[in-house]
Amino acid sequence: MSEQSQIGVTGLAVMGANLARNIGRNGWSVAVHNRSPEKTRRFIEDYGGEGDFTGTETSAEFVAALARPRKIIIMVKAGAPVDAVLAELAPLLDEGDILIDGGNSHFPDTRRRTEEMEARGLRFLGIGVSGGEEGALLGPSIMPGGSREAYAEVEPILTKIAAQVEGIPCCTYVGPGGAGHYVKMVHNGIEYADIQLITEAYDLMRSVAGLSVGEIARTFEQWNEGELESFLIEITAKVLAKQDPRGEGPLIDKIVDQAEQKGTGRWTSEDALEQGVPLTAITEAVFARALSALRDERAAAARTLAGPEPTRPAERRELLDDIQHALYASKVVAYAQGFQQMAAASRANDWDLDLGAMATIWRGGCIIRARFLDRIKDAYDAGEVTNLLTVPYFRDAVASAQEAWRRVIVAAVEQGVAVPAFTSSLAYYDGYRRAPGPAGLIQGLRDYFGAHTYRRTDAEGSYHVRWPQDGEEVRTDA
Ligand code: NBP
Repeated sequence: MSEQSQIGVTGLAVMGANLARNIGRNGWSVAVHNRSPEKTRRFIEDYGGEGDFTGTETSAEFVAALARPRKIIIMVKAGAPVDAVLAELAPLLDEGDILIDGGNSHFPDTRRRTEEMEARGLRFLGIGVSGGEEGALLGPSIMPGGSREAYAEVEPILTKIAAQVEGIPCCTYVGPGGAGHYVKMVHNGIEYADIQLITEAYDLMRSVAGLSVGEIARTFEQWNEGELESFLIEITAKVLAKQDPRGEGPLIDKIVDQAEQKGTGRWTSEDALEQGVPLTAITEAVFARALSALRDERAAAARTLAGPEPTRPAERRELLDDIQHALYASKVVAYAQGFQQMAAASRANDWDLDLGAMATIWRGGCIIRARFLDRIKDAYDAGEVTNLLTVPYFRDAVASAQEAWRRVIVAAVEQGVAVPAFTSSLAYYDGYRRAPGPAGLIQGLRDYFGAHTYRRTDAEGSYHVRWPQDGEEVRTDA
C-alpha cells in the first residue's frame, strides 16, 4: 500500500463504491470513507483486493490519508448531505485542495458551493456522472464543471475511468461553476423524454395495434438494429421479454403503473420555464409521471369517464412502421429541445458550452447512449447549428417520418390512447416550422385588455389601439 493515497472517495453507497473500485482498478491508490464506518469496512472486505485501497473511519483519518493537493470525490445523496460533508471536510483541508461533488446536485447549489469553497481557498468541481451503478464501475459518462485548472489535475483519472467510444473518453471539461451539473440535469431530462416516448410507443403497439407483449419485445429488439439503436431501446426489449418469476405471463403486467421521479426532470423543465425555452417533450414526460402517480383516481375515472370504442387497425404492419417513424421524429424533437436549452443556458451564463462535445461524451457510459448521438456530434462538427431540426440530416429524417408521425397521432386520438410526448413534439415541430404563426392574435388581445402594445410587420415601433375610445392606432414609442 502506498503511504498516501492519490485520491479519496467519500460516500460508499452503490455509486461511490463502484466509482472508487473503477479508480482503484485503473491503478490509482484510493482512500475510502463513509459516514457510517461499517460501509467502509464492508467495502475493504469485499473489494480491498481489487486495488490499492485505504479504508478510513473518521474524516480526519480520511484527510490525513490523502496526498496533497488532496483530491476528494463526494458521492453522497444530493442536497443537504453534500453541504454536511463539505462543512465537515473543509476545515480539515489546506489551500488548493480539490473537492469534487459527483452526485446529482442541482446546478445552483453547485454554483453556491463553488463560491463558498473558493472563498476558503479550496477548489471545487461539480461533476455529473451518468450510467447508474454499472456505469460507475465499468465506465460512466462524466460531465465535469468548475475550475478548469482544478479539472486539469484530475483529468487523467476521470478520462481513464470514463467510458470510451472509438478511443474517445466520454468525459470532457464542460464549463465553469455549475455547468457540469447543468448538462447532467439536461441529460436526465432527455432521459425522461426518451423513456416517455418509448413507453408511448409500447402503449400504441399494445393498445392500438393489439400486439402481445412478446411481439412488442421482439419489435424493440428489431428497432435496436437500426437508427433507433440505443441502450434504452435495448433494455426495453429485455424488460418486456421478462416473464413473471412468481407466476404466469410477462412481468410488465405485474409492475404497478405509477412512475416515480427523483426531481432532475422537474428541474430541467423548471429551468426551461425560467429561461423561456420551449421544452415540451421533457415537460410532458414529467407530467406523464405525475399523472401516472394518481393511480387511485385513474382507477375510479376508468369506470366513469367516456372514451371511444376501441377498434383494431386493418394494417398492423403499416402501423408498426409508422410508430417507429413517429418515435424517431419525436426523439429528434426532444433532443433538439434539450440542446436548445443548453445553448440558451450557455449564452446566459457565459459558459461557452461545446454542444458537439456534449453529444460526444453521451455516446457511451450513460443512460441515453445511442447511435443517434453520432449524428448530433456530426451536426455540430459540420458548423453552426441554430436548431438540430434544421440540420440537413435531421431535417430530411423528420421530413420522411412526418406523414407516419401524423397518422400515429391521429390513430392514438381516435382510439383514446394518450401520447402526450409524441403529440407535443409534433406540435413543437409544426409550431417551429410555421411562419407566420398565429401569435399576432395574442398580442392583439393583450393590447385590448392591458394596453400591452404590439409591433407591426410593416413598420418600426410599438403600437396601441385606443380600443374602448376611438379605435385609433397610436404609436407608443415615438
Ligand atoms: P444515495 O444517494 O443513496 O446516498 C447514500 C450515501 O449518502 C451514503 O454513503 C450515505 O451515508 C451518504 N449520506 C447521507 Br444519505 N447523508 C449524509 C450526511 N449527512 N453526511 C454524510 N454522508 C451522508 O447513494 P447513491 O445511489 O450511491 O448515489 C450517490 C449520488 O450519485 C447521488 O447524488 C445520486 O443522485 C447520484 N447518482 C446516482 C445514480 C444511481 O444510479 N444510483 C446514478 C447517477 C448519479 P451512510 O451510509 O452513512 O448513510
